[in-house]
Amino acid sequence: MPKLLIATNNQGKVREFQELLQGLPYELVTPKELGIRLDVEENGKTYQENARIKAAAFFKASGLLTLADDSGLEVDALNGEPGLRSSRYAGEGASDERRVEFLLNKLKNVPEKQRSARFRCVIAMARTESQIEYCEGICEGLITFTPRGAEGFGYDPIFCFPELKQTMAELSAKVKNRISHRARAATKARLLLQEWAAK
Ligand code: ITT
Repeated sequence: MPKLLIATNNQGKVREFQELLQGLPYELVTPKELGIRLDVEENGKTYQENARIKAAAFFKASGLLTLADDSGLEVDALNGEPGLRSSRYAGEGASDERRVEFLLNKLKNVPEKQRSARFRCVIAMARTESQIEYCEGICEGLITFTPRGAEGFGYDPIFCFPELKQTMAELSAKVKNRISHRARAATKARLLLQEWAAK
């Protein structure tokens, strides 16, 4: 079976991709398993550019078909922030808890009706350093006033689905992986991966 490198240093993403890409004719491998340590500078102006930078760098380091994910949370009341800066929002190396607290503080005077937000995920898959395909997924919700739930990672405890009245962190991995931005992008990526495997 051909190998597919899941090129991320975020263990939350690794866990989700292992489930989202199950059953495909690829052996999923991680940078850790290959002994590859890369901290790529994400200096792109879009999710797509950053996803490309990561996929190309890990392809170069491994020579393997490589999947990278660039994602973020866009809060309307903050004009789309933290967006591309989601992982660095409360400073380099801050914990998920600290980032959540930082964001909630910025929204402390914003009423429920104006707390709309979306998660966005762009997957880049590199077959060579320049042959790269993209898949995008979006998921709409509302930012809560306090964190709830212990599943998932990142901003999941404050991202609520109004229809479910639950945050992303209150959902099981199984349910998150049916409705998340990453799940939607991965559904499209699966089709491409299947197509390539059949050739
Ligand atoms: P890699 O670049 O190594 O993949 P990263 O965590 O730095 O890891 P990003 O640059 O794409 O990844 O940053 C995305 C950030 O957006 C991530 O750190 C979370 O804070 C947030 N995020 C993305 N997807 C999320 C999800 O499903 N649930 C909660 N937060 C998420």
